[in-house]
This record gives sequence, structure tokens and C-alpha cells, in this order.
Amino acid sequence: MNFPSSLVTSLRDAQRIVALTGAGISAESGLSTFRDAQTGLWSKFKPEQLATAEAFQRDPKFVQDWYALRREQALKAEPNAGHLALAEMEKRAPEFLLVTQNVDGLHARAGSNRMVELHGNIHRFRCFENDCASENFDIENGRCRSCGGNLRPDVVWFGEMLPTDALGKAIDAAEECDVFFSIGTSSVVYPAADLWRRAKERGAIVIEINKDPTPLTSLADYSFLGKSGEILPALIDAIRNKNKVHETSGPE
Ligand code: BJW
Repeated sequence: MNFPSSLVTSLRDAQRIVALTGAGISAESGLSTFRDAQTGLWSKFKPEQLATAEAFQRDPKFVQDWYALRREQALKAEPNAGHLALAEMEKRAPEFLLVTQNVDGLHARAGSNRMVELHGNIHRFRCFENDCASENFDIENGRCRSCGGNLRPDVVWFGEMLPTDALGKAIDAAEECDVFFSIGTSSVVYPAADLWRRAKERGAIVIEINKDPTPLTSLADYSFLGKSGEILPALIDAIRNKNKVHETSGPE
């Protein structure tokens, strides 16, 4: 795989790197993305049917079952080469923050430590009714023993605020980084979709790695159309091998 030498040099010199990931990075682990026309999680249902508090209120069992299925799939899945490459990048960069929109837990299982989860984590639960302690959750039956309320996944649905701490860290890191990666995300869900712009406005190099074009593709400094599980390891390889012969001299 060919990478412009200017990009490889920038990555070797970068002091602060931020990588934003979306569902696409977990696609090669066998997990569905959200917006893929054939296999995406929304292909059978509309987002508002499942990923909103209103949908949960309307039919808690339906939404709980959908998340239970996804939780099971996430547990069966293994981190892929893209997840592992980002864990490796974290070790190499002086400062690094992984900002993920994914709730599947695969980045942590791949060894990423410096990470924020913008949209929560599907493996945790919250009481839908009150701020009850998790010790009294009856996970199997989806009920809170303290107040009798339904349990919901600890994820961020449309119209809900993102965790303040995670979002604050992501914004600060985006505004201070030298290099910003956007990987496997359709760049349409805010506020995550706005992070690359914050980085670019402060002078960062923006690199997109995505299977299909997105609203970011034509605006990124470097855009690689392809699978993150193939491109990211190749990029790590290029950074590692100083005398790599296949680097090219200009943007592609
Ligand atoms: C590959 C690949 C491979 C495939 N390799 N690539 C500003 C403007 C307009 C609207 C808003 C705005 N600010 C806020 C909003 C409203 C809303 C929003 O963004 N709406 C837009 C859709 C229009 N945002 C919110 O409501 C957010 N809250 C908020 O802003 O609070 C403040 C507020 C409150 C009230 C009013 C106003 C403001 C919350 C957003 C929560 C998103 N939640 C979900 C569900 C999480 C739980 C769950 O998992 O079920 O998060 S929705 C879903 O989308 C999920 C994802 O994290 C998120 C992003 O999707 P992602 O990851 O990009 O997946 P895909 O499928 O879209 O894309 C995958 C990509 O990978 C594709 O491009 C493929 O090509 C690619 N790919 N294989 C590389 N191998």
C-alpha cells in the first residue's frame, strides 16, 4: 500500500494524535454498521424506532431485546487488525486519544487505554426511571429491583446529551492535536461529526479512512477509501519502517 511520504513524516513527528472511530472499524469483526443499506442496523428499522428514549418508553421489551442481541454479538466478536493497529498507535505517539462512537467494547479488548466512549457502552446498564444503584439491577429480566423500573443500556440515544466528561476530553484533544483521524464513520451524527472540523480549524492534519465516501472525504487532507483493518496496519508499518521503499512523494 502506498502512502505519501509527507503523511508518513507528519505521523512520525506528531506529538498529539486523535483518532475518532465509528461502526465501520468493527465491521471486519462481523458487527453490523448503522447505515449500510444492506446489512446496517438501521436497514430493517428506523433509528427513531430503536435508539430514542421515546421508542424505549413505547416498547421497552422490543428495544431491550435488540440490545441484548447486539450485546451477544459484540461479546462473540474479536477485535480486528484495525482495532489492534490503533492500540499500537497509542503506544507510539507521545500523546494520543482514541475517541470512539462505538459501544461494543472492542477497542478496550484490543488494548486501547487512552480512550473515551462518546456514545456509552452496551455492556453497562442504567435504570430508565431513576438514578438507582447498579447493585440492585436484575440484568436477566431487565428490571431495577430498587424502583421496579426498566433497565436500559448505558448508551446515548438521539436527543440525549453525550457524557460531559467524555465529550469535553474529545473536544479539547481535537482542538490541540497535530493529526486527527476519522475512521469508519459516516460523519453524519453530531457532535462527533464536528470534531474533525475543530481539529482542522486549529491547524491539524485530517486523515479519513473509510470504505465509502462521506461528507468529510473531499475536505480531509488525506482520504483513504478502503477497509480500516487493512489500511491502519499498513500505515503503522510505514511509520515503523523508516526506509520503506513504497512511500510516495505527494498526496494521492
Ligand atoms: C467502513 C468499513 C470498514 C464500513 N472499514 N470503513 C447538529 C446538526 C444536526 C443534527 C444535530 C446536531 N447536533 C445534534 C444533532 C442531533 C443528533 C444528530 O446528530 N442527528 C443527525 C443524524 C442529523 N445528535 C444527537 O441527538 C446527539 N445528542 C446531542 O447532540 O445532544 C445535544 C442535543 C440534545 C437535544 C437536542 C439537540 C442537541 C446524540 C447522538 C447519539 C447517537 N447514538 C447512536 C446510537 C448509540 C447506541 C447504539 O449503538 O445503539 O450512535 S446512533 C448511531 O450513529 C450510533 C453511532 O455511534 C452513530 C454514528 O454512526 P457511525 O459509527 O458513523 O456508523 P455508520 O453506520 O453511520 O457508518 C459506518 C461507516 O463505516 C460507513 O461510512 C461505512 O462506509 C464505513 N465502513 N465498513 C472502514 N471495514
